[in-house]
Amino acid sequence: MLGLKEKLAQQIPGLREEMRKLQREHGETVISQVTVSQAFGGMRGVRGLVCDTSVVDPDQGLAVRGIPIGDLADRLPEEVFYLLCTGELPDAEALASLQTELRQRAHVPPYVWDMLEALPKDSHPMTMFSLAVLAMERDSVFRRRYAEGMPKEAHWEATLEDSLQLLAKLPAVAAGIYRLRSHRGALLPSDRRVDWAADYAQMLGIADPSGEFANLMRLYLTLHCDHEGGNVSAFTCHTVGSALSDPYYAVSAGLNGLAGPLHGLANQECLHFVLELRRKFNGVPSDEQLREYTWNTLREGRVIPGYGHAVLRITDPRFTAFRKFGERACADDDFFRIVDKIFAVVPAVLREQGKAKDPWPNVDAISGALLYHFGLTEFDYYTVLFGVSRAMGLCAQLILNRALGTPITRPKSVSTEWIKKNVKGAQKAA
Ligand code: CMX
Repeated sequence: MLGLKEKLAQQIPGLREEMRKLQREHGETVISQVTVSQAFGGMRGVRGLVCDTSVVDPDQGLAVRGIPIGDLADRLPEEVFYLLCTGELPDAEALASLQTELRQRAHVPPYVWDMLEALPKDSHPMTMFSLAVLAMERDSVFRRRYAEGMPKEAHWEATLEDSLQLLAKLPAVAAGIYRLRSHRGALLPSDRRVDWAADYAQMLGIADPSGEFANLMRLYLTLHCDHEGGNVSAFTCHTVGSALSDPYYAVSAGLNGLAGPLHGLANQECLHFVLELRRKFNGVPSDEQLREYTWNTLREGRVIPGYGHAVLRITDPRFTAFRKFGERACADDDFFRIVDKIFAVVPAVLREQGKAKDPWPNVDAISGALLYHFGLTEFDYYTVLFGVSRAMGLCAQLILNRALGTPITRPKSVSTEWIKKNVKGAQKAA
């Protein structure tokens, strides 16, 4: 099977032709309309963006290139990156070639460490992570080649090169931030013999005698890889990339969105909830205790973290994959048992309350508890892990956008005055 670059080179002419044909034959076909509520309400449900790497179906959850995410749980993140980019899983040869490409680019330039060490000691790990990505922009191949007059047809190749450089370095950068922030001692060197996720796991320096922490990292990095195109980090990355800002600029911008409490930071809240339950009930609460606690939380006007979703209407298959892992690796752990108990009790309470459209758990309901079990107890750091994984989806989307020559993002905004006038006009016409 072809290596990633060769495979993309083979596919891209066909993709370009397909897009041109669709626009030629159906360019004026309407696929969405926008209501006033949507214009004021974060464009929810407006179809105005194309993303081929993955799709989130409300009743089935995330599918990467048509493959349900649950079916990818045993795959390595590198395999998933190849899949995100090309629509096919690599065979052993193509996987080995991608892993070699990553290992060759894994060295982190020393100025990154100088910069990170110079930051105030209470800088948030996500700030450090995004800054590290941005700092490495000085080495962008895309920016250099663009300045040299690179033709548009070659934009994807330079984007791929920057993406590989970036993804190759992220585990060491992210692990280094963990070591610096949590005072775990000196940075640990990369082990070029192991896969991307296992190398990240060992550079974090978490004791892992059973090898299950490395397995958790493989699973974590696979499950968080992408979530179609309209979420905050993906859309931000897409927009910045559409100005032909290179992947360092675009991914750093996407990570800044991921750092928000309504996006990537939610997993921290879920773990707080679990820890609070354990403290209050001195272990795993009974069904009745948990039911009452849940009702009290709702009566206080607070949400049950990890439950509900803007798009999904089922138990998030990523939750299911993590739960399966927990059942095998740490079934007797208090945190895991509390997560499981919440799953048994909370959906019925949320249904009874009748507000949440989706009473089922999302991925954040469990991921933090598993990390905590293995000794990764620094909540602030969790979004960095998410970012390492999501960078795969961001990069894959950038590569495809540059391959298709997707133009600069520029939706039309209107003023409130304009809406008022046009609503009146529409009422009169009706
Ligand atoms: N607990 C209590 N109430 C909830 C709830 C929950 N877990 N989920 C939704 N609701 C409430 C909403 O607050 C809203 O109440 P109001 O009408 O009083 O404002 C009502 O139910 C309807 O909300 P919705 O349409 O079902 O959900 P939204 O699309 O507005 O919001 C989400 C989705 C995820 C923000 C929301 O379910 C929530 O706050 N969940 C808890 C936090 C969480 O787990 N976040 C992680 C999201 C993961 C991700 O997006 O990747």
